[in-house]
Amino acid sequence: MFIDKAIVEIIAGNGGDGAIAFRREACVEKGGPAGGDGGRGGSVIFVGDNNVNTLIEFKYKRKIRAEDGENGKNKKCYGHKGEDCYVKVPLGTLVFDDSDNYLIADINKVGQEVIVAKGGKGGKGNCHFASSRNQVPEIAENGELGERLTVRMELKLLADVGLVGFPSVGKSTLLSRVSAAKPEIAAYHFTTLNPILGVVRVNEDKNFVMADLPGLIEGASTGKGLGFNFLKHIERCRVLVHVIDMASTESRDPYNDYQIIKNELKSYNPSLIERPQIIVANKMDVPEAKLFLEEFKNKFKENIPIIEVSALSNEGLQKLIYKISDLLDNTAPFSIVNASEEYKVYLNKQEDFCKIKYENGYYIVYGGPVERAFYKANLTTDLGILRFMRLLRYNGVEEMLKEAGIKDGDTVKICDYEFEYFE
Ligand SMILES: Nc1nc2c(ncn2[C@@H]2O[C@H](COP(=O)(O)OP(=O)(O)OP(=O)(O)O)[C@@H](O)[C@H]2O)c(=O)[nH]1
Ligand SMILES: [Mg+2]
Repeated sequence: MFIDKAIVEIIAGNGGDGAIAFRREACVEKGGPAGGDGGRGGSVIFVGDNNVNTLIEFKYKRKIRAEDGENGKNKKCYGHKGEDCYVKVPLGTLVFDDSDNYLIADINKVGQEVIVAKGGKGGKGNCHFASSRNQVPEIAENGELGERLTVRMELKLLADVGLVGFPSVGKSTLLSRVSAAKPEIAAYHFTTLNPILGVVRVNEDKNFVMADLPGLIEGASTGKGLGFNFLKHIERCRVLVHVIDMASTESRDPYNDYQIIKNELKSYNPSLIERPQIIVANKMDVPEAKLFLEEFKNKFKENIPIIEVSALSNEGLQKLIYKISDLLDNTAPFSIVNASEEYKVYLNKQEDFCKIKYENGYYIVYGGPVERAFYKANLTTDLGILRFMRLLRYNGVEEMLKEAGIKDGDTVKICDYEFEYFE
């Protein structure tokens, strides 16, 4: 089953509580507070994985929880930290905070890790609270709660090329010929019910991913047929390959087919038809196809290459592969389409997001973009703080701080906001 939407509750582990303990040993002269710190809670981390290609796992797994940190122990022993929970998700997964539709992550690379919920910090044990005035501190910190949120995941397949066209024009046949994918092929409509990906080899060190998408019909953009459930999977394709049954097997006019599909794509998302496109005149093995193609060419005035093929007899397929590869070489990947400005600002990993300097005991994070984001953020609410922290994380500020030598307990300052760092 192909599932491209899921709602899951994510619960990071709570930090362990700090311990209150004292050292009392017969032959040891000085005792004193000896309660260790609680371990930090595990985080829930999503990882891009190209062996997973649907969100089906999350249809049944509605809660994902990382381990809590262990409480601190006596003799200044730390509690164990909770295990992080790594969750494999398919490439092309968008992760939203379901409460306010905020886009948390766009996972589009193999091995890309995004901390979706961070584990709580462990509480300090009473050994930290001894002072000259209070040598027997009966206080220790509780562990912090782990972040928890409900996320909505949406999968928008990441394919370089998408095959679009009416049902039964031969999209699946084509994919099965140029890749190792084995989509179902049959003469009835909507044989393909779910997008299918195949890797097409151009030469020894070059290949691209092609998606065979369910057939489109007039009104697809408003929900007819399999509707726009699948149109969204076209959104990230860099090149669209429009497959046309040039033999008019079902007595439709090929040029009319082209216009209808073009209009559907345009009504769904006008930017789609601005993408590089190729028209595949399929079924050229059928004798009548030559005439239909001539007619088609007479009417067709757009500057889009037409490649004649027969998916059945493999005719023209190699030429098609090279043509697609050429177009891909000249087309940059698309970021998320349809995302609102807010999402873009949030997600755009900015090159010069911030700089870091160490001054007077503070790690100071500064620079135009981070400061602008800071003034925009609402740090008076928990959600606002959470979101701002995620933004920092997304832009790699945590790694930068680590490179700058930060350790747990150090203070970070952004504009006039200070917070304690912990990993
Ligand atoms: N003669 C001829 N028949 C073809 C060719 N390509 C596909 N067909 C036939 O067309 C029919 C439909 O092919 P599919 O590949 O299942 O078509 P599709 O576009 O994937 O259809 P849906 O999944 O329903 O959208 C099958 O009977 C194929 O054998 C071709 O190049 N020549
Ligand atoms: Mg098919």
